[in-house]
Amino acid sequence: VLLVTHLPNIFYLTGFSGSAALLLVGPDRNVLFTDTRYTFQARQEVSSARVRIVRRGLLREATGAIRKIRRRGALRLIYSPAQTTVAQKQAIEAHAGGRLRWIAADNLVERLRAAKDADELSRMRDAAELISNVFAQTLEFLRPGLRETDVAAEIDYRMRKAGAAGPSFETIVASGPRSAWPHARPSAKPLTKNELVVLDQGAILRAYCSDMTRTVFLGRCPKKIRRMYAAVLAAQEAAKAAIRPGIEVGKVDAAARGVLKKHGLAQQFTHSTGHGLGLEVHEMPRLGRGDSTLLETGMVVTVEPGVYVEGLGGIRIEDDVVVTPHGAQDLTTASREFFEL
Ligand SMILES: [Mn+2]
Repeated sequence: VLLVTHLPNIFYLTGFSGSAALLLVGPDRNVLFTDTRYTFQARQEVSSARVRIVRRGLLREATGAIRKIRRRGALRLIYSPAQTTVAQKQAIEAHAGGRLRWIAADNLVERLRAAKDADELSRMRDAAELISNVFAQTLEFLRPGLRETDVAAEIDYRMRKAGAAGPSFETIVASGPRSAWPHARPSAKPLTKNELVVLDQGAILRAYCSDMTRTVFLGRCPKKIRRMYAAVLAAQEAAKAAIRPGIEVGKVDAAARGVLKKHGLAQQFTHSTGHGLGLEVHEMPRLGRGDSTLLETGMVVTVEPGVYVEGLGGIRIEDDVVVTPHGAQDLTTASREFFEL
């Protein structure tokens, strides 16, 4: 029996979108445990598992079910060490009546999730389109004097008005020297003339995420920064060009890193080239340095090289792409031109 505790995995396997559930996937039946807040919702959403509405505690109820299965013979319980808490494991051990064989296996469901089917791709295309349109609006109102938090609030508002369930992560608006922090939180700092602004945003639409970064300059940009932007864009294009089914993800990362090295910017590129995207904003595969995972048709990944100079600022360009037999195809459509506003 497979014990599934991670909600995105439960959603993927059953369609259940509530915030509390456990799933047991057995040889001849699947059982979803959730509580009384979700009685009607589970009835509507779930067809691939029996739904057990629980009054006392999901774990206790699930353990009861495990005991019943155990009575029919030895039970091997497959679990994910990365997602099952010590407390959950102890509670199951205490109530299951002993001699449960625990089998540790991470990423079983995540590996199924990595390659998207046609329905998932259509949702992801829409989520990417939505955030691309929001960025086009941002270009129209972005100006010195607005605080980073003002801009982030506008972006979040506009994505929801466009139909998103919400942002897929905390929207990043980082200006001036703060743009050198790859994951800066929007602050009360006002945007000022003659500085870089990194905008990293994504929307959740019909459960699937988008994730897109653009970098703009407020005012007339110095040549040096324009050259850096061109280098990051060339690195992104090289990584996209390397993408095809069967290639090691580390080679895609190396393609981006190689371009930045040629421009003397290898040391300023301080993170991996990208990550898988889907029900979660970070999922398999990671486009990391030296990683030998192979890309497959249908995988959706971000391609997001960046350079970060302390005191000066950062530049990152990020798109979502799907792996096709003919290479990478962009899902995000916003212009990659370097805007001087
Ligand atoms: Mn990203």
